[in-house]
Amino acid sequence: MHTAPFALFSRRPYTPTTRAAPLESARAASSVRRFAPVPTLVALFVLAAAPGLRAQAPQSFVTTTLTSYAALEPTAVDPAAVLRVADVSNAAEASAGAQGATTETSLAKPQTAAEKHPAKTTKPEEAKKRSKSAKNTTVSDYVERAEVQAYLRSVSEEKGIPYEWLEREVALARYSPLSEKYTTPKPKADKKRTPDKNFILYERNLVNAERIDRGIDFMERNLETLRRVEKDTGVSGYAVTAIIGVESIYGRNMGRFRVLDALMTLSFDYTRRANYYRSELSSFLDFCYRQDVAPVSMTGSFAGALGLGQFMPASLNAYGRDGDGDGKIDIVKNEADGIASVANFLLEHGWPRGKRPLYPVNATEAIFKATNSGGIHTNATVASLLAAGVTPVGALPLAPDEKAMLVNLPWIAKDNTRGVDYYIGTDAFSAILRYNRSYFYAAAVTLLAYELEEQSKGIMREPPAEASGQTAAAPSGGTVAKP
Ligand SMILES: [Ca+2]
Repeated sequence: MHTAPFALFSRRPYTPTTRAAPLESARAASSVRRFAPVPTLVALFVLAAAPGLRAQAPQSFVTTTLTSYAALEPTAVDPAAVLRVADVSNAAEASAGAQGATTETSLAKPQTAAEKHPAKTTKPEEAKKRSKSAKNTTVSDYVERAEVQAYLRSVSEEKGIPYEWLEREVALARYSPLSEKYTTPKPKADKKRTPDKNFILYERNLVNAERIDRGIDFMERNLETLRRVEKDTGVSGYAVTAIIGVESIYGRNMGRFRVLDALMTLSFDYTRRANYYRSELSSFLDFCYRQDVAPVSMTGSFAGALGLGQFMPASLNAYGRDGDGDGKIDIVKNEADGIASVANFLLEHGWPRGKRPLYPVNATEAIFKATNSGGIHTNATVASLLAAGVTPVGALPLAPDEKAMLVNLPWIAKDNTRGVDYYIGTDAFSAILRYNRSYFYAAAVTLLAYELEEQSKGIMREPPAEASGQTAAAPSGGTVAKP
């Protein structure tokens, strides 16, 4: 029998997934529609269905609707996703796709000085004009612009790439109004309208029957690779699969923007974080040159995140790996490369071999504060947390000197009862936080990994070498401790 492994599950038991269940119903079950109040959704779908109406609706109405939606579903799924679908189906742009870009991962999110002190050089009217003309032209004038030429010369020098190659490839870039639009920050949510953070809502979106089912399919078809990579790196194959599931739904949702267009636009027509995007653009051009692929052929999110793990180009350059040994790193079409790259990212960020990310504990807000918790690094040890009053829930198979952090996940149940679940996070949890700094994100990845392990009945385990009547060895690098 499936016993609840820890508090989260006993409070909100998952309906066991029937593998044969139609995905449509799984999707419906996981849909935000069940949880968002009707008026907000009606407003949202009206806006989505009628862009003409939206153009005329008071901006405050649009903003309020999006803000309410965002507050209800504070997830990696962008609240404007529904509107994007409508935008794209109505836009004359052939190149941009809307269904991607639901997870602009934290790889794209370091707070830069440029973000705090935005340089303002593009006027909205200019952008609008450009946007209009972009509908009718297929090639932009980027390479005719002096600042672009200067930039390409510096990239050529810095990366050792022939200028002619850069100029020829970049000449194919087009301005992407949607990249600019979706990257522009939305107005700050009204405090009064923003409910408290709720892990239950967040997690429901990311850990659901569809992602579990598709994840098991993904593991089945990549089992050999996952086992090999787990053996090599010590990073849990369930966790790698879970990240790919959260980031791109196992490759279904990698974004359909031309990365070249997105990064050129964000580097030269959107100056809020130009330095950051120009740096990503040079990594991207470097990657394409070294890997011998045409930059214009690469698709990704509106912010330029690529492939199964939605890596930004700098991360792709730093952590990308060739998982199938064909000499190329293709994290878009090649699942082995995607797996090896995500595992390598976690390894390079300190995933300790065979460790699980989270162990349930009892704690309080006072303890959380007293231990200076809340960061993304393991700032304590198991012993120091226990000394501060943290008590394990069930077994805590960690050495006292093991590096650790206290993790809090606030939740609000349907009956409005509130609480906070606490966990001891290991360096494995911290490694996931390097992907995205949110505890909710990393905990949802951990829970999805746990469900993948449970519901696949430990598919990562090697089959017993001999029919000795013994069951297979213990899980080799699972995710959430079972008390
Ligand atoms: Ca490869």
